[in-house]
Amino acid sequence: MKKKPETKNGFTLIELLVVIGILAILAALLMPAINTMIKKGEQAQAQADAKLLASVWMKYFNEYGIWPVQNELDYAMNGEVVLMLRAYFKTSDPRNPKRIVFFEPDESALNSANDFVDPWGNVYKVRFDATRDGRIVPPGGGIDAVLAPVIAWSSGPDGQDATTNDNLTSW
Ligand SMILES: [Ca+2]
Repeated sequence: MKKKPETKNGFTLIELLVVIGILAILAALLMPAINTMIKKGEQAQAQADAKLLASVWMKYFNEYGIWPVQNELDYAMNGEVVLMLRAYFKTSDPRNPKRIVFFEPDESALNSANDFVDPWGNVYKVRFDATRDGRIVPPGGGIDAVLAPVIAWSSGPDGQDATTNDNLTSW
């Protein structure tokens, strides 16, 4: 009987190591691009959320003709505010007596306390034009007021409002 010629089956260890090495290099090359994509996605999400919040509060104002506070200080989108805007309350809330659902956030955007948080886990904030002069001083100050009845923003990846360069805003 003729001896079956030896066939090579599978990879040798060297070949396997070479393949693993190439894959590792490819992964290392792709990581920065993937990180950039993730970062851009997070920023786009925060910007969209800020714009959504401004429109949610405009709907609120158009309905009730009043802002929930009569000052132009930071107003955090914490859980009790979110529940009020979702008309999720047991006894009546004087801020939303008609029980209108103004806001329907994705549950994944809420933390365990129902705060509406940005991709970095910080609560979105809002300021209202309580003086009704059509202008709001944005976080971080600066010379230019924003010409809007309401503004909303994320403090960005650094979680600080004062560092405005990475903030994502409704304006
Ligand atoms: Ca910031």
